[in-house]
Amino acid sequence: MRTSIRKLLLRSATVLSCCLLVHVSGEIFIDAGHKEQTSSPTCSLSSIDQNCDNAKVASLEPFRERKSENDILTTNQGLKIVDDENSLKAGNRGPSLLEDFHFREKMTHFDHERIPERVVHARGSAAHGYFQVYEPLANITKAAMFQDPNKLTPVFVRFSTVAGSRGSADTVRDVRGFAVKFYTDEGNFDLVGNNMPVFFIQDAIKFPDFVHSVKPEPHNEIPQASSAHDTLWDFVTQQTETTHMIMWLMSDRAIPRAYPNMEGFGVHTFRLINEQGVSRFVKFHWKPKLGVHSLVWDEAQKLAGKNSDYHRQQLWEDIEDGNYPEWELGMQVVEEADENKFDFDLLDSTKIIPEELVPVQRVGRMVLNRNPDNFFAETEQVAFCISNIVPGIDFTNDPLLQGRLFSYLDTQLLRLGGPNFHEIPINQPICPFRHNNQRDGLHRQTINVGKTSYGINAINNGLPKSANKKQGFTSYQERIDGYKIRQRSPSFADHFSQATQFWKSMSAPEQDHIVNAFTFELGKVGYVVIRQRMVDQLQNVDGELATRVATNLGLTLNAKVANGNPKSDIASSPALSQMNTAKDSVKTRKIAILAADGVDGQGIMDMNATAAANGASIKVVAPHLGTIRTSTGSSVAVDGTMLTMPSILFDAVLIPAGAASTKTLQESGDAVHYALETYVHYKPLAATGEGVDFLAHVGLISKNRNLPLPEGVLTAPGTGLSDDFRQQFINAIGQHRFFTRERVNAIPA
Ligand code: HDE
Repeated sequence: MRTSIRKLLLRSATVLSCCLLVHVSGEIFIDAGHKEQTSSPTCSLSSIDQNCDNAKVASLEPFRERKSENDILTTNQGLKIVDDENSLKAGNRGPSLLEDFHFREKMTHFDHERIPERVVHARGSAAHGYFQVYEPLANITKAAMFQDPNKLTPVFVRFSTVAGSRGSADTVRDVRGFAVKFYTDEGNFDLVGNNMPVFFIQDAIKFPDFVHSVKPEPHNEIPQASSAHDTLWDFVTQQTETTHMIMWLMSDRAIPRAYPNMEGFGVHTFRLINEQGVSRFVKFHWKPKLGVHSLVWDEAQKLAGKNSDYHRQQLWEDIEDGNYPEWELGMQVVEEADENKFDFDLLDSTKIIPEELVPVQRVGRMVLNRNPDNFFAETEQVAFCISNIVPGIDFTNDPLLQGRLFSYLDTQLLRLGGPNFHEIPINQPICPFRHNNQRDGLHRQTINVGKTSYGINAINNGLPKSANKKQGFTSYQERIDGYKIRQRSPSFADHFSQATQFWKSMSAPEQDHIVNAFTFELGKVGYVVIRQRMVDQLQNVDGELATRVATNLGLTLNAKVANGNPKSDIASSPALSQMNTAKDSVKTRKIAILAADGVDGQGIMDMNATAAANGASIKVVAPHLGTIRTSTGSSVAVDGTMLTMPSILFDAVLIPAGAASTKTLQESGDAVHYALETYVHYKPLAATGEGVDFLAHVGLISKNRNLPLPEGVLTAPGTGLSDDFRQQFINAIGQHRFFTRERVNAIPA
């Protein structure tokens, strides 16, 4: 309900922003917005089943603050406060009194407002939604959430960066966390994944070392949220098992356009168990409906300064606008008998199962359709534990997974202050969950009743009883037989083949981006010896890659690299390249209309209609705020200036016709920069009428109109936008970027 109100508001805002001439009154919008802020939240308890499709959201209702016009300020003890502006003092200019309980309560609460941020993945944002299976999966798993296509299982999903602190920028080069908490009828299942399918290390015991190396350096806490520094690359070049993941980190996957444009991966191999007790191996995938798209590095860096909340804000706005992010859950299922048929070990988290070997079956969908009400209560306090599992799913002996089974619970005990964090509303399951003999502890909420808090008891008839094997969880009875050793399995020894496969699977522009990323990161490393070691390491991946990076770093290849002969028979995996992703939708894409007084208003209205019809949106960007006049004398509301809405916030730019408008833009350095920056970020650019002259003026197209246009640049004569032109522009925006467009090095962006 709340979202639909918001949607209506945004619709009226769009009309308002693009054409005041249709007489939508600004007052209506302001009034409605005010009402929306004070309206009560959705899903009251009484309406759980009727109006709210999300039992988890409904279960939060009793904990939500209820605001009313009759509220009076009170202390936490319910005492009504008369003066909250002045502390209690001895005389007008005298010292404050210790007696001032109100001051002390207010100040101590404030002093204790912070909890430790997550040691990794501190920066994140989250949303509520649901998961729905397409067909019953009883043949492979007995998990209840995978049986009924009519059932919506509530989820809470938190996306994050890894290295940065809570206040760091969203668009840094980093892995993204993709943690999903399913509130199932059988308890919470946490699929705590990343947007990359492999990890840096093979054994959990190396995790503290890895994290210490990537985090800011300990002596001066520099750099924030960046892997481009000495210690990370020192670590990487000492641990060749990092090589495959480093290729992903240097690729465009590390700078996603938006969270809904990311794939997600469970990374480890898990088990699925069906009712008959048959176990199979599985890798979990999340496939985004909107395709996998990335920023370019220059843009990502600028965004980190100009809008450090870029991803967080987009997620929030997409949901408020009703553009609900959606993924399909994919599974790669491997029969137990096939465990050893691959040339890598299924238990090695630095390896993928190429999709061409085992196809990803899409088994269901996840939709995020509600923003949290309170960041701290929900997004900060949500506690993901990889050990939260349900019948029908089980762990494997992946040594990274095994270590995580310890770490997540341990970390929550510190972060959330004790063993009762499962009682925090966002962490509570939606099925019965406190029937056990655990008691007390800091901040215990449950009031346990009765005399017995032990089992087995006779006094309370032995309650609570254990579940029978059909109802409850039993670990898969895997036979284990071996010596107690501290040793890496020989089957984990190949650190390079899949790094080579990743490189080979990239298109030429993606390879260029990887070379540039290595050049940037290693360029920030102060020790030449570490740079050289990394170049040596890359010789094990691909000779051309190593040569290109070495050349950029002013190094030469070391002839003595051990194993410096990558296997030549490694097949590429087309599924790894973003070039092959879905490009058929412009939903959520943002188009800037660069305009000034005298612009062709019809062009703006046409673009607005087309964008809205395709799930995209426009913003009118002009040299000043307020309104601009169209060539026919009406006025258009300006959404932002080139200062507040730079080109990096948009996916495409349109420069409509209008002689006066074009003249103003041509004389504006900001406007010239806007167009050039759009071009060098490989984004679609369209211009009509005199707007085309602007593109020629800034040198993006030839003044000779008979020459072919650069890829992704569209022009048309006259005013307004023809149907054909609109469609071409929408198709171009669907492509997202024209990476094959030749980079013009003379353009300074
Ligand atoms: Fe984590 N990881 N991790 N990790 N991880 C944490 O738990 C850890 C790993 C991932 O949004 C911590 O609650 C170890 C792989 C996500 O709240 C901590 C190892 C994958 C999140 C922890 C790994 C992840 C975390 C810090 C190596 C992808 C954020 C705060 C054995 C499959 C969850 C917390 C959120 C968070 C430990 C490796 C994903 C310290 C020991 C591999 C998405 O417990």
